[in-house]
Parts: sequence; C-alpha cells; structure tokens
Amino acid sequence: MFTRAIVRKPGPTFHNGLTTSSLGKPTFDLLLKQHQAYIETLEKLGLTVTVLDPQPDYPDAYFVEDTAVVTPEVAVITIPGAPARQGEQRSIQAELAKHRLIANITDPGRLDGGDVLMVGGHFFIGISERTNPAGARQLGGILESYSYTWSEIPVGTGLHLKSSINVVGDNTLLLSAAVADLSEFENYAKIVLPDTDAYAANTLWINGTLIVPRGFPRAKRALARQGLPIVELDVSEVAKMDGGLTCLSLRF
Ligand code: CIR
Repeated sequence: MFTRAIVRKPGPTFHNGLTTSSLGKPTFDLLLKQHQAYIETLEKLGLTVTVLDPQPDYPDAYFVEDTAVVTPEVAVITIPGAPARQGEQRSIQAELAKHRLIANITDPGRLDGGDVLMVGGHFFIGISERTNPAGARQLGGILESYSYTWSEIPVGTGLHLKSSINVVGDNTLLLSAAVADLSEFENYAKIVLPDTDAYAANTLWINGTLIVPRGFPRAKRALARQGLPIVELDVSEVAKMDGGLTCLSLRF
C-alpha cells in the first residue's frame, strides 16, 4: 500500500521544459486543472499528498518522478540525465529526508526515476538518453544492499522505460507492443497495447486502482479484464511536454 505522494505544482515557465512532442502548444490553465485532478485522485485513493511549490528555474520540475527512487527502506536521490534538469533533485532530497534514509547517485552517474520500474522485489533499470550505465550500477548497488535484485534493460522507444511498461497487478505488466517480446519480461503476465494506445502504457496502479490516461479506449478495455476499478484522467497537457501519469509523483 502507498500512503504518501510528493508532487510539485507546474509553474508558468513550464512551456520552456524539454519536449519532442508534436501534439501542439500546451495551455497553463488546463495543465493546472489536470494536475489538481491528479492530486485529488491520489487523495481519494488514501494517499497523503505533499504539494511542493514550482521551481521557476526548472520548468520540468513538476515531473518529480525523475528525481528519486523510493523504496520502503531508502530514497535514492538521482542526478537527472538532462543537464537542464540537474538541480531539481535538491529540494526533493530535503522533502524525502523527512521519511526515508537518503542515498545519492553521484558523478558520473546519471539516472531518471522514469527509467526505474519495481516489480515485486526486482528493479528493471532502463539505459536511456537520460540514464547511463554508471547511474544504473550505482542504483543497483544500493538496491542490492537492501536485498533487491536488479537488471539493466535498453530503452529503445520512448523517453523512459516507464513510457512503455508499467506494473498493473501482482506479476502483471502493461506494455507497448514495441517492448512486449523482450526476453526480460517472459516470466510475467502481460497486457500488450496496440500502437494506437501505446501512450497508455504509462498507467498507475495505486492501492488496487488503475489510473489510466483518458482517450485510449483499447487500453481501457484491455485493463478492464484485470477486474480493478479504473479512473481515467485527462493528461493531454502533460503529454505535450513528453510526460505522463507516473512522472507527476513520487509514491511511497
Ligand atoms: C523531460 O523531458 O524531462 C520532461 N519534459 C518530461 C519528463 C517525463 N518524466 C517521466 O516520464 N518520468
């Protein structure tokens, strides 16, 4: 069970954030509304949500997931891979120190939390444009000291590992077709999304409920078979900045 989440309000400079999307120009008012609905959904699911202030110098700072990896025992503070985002992690460290022992990724390691997927006691760590092998090995070493296992996995499509794959039940993965056949995932139950709905691979499984991005009916139908309650959230403005549901919070 998750009991807490940390989020950060988007600031008015959010449009200066990094993006490769061609979905159009995002609107600040709508982004704020979508972000507020996200917070309220987490609260309804029983989480105490800490809402941090925007960081004007870091327009992507509301994608808090990338700044830390939190386990029941330890919070590992990252060095985000994008130079423009390095520094976002400092205030997250101060916040997480209230709840967890802290460990840090150090130079030359680079790691975005969006590349880290925990499945049971195992962590998949994506090697991407943001996460380098040194960062993965450092995180892996820390996790091993708490008896977790880990493995590296190349991120071929999408920004982060969790752009294409997430956990939606015990031992059950939701994946885009592009990564569905990787041998690393052969021992898990799989729900494979058609390309039209690949964005919905970024779904959140929180305390027995699935939070799914709105607008992906095939994904919703496939997930309905899990028999869990589904909440759909519109994250259109987040998607325009290359983000998704998982990126917007740290859950622990
Ligand atoms: C970036 O490019 O870093 C942000 N615009 C989006 C980060 C999304 N984070 C995530 O998927 N964990």
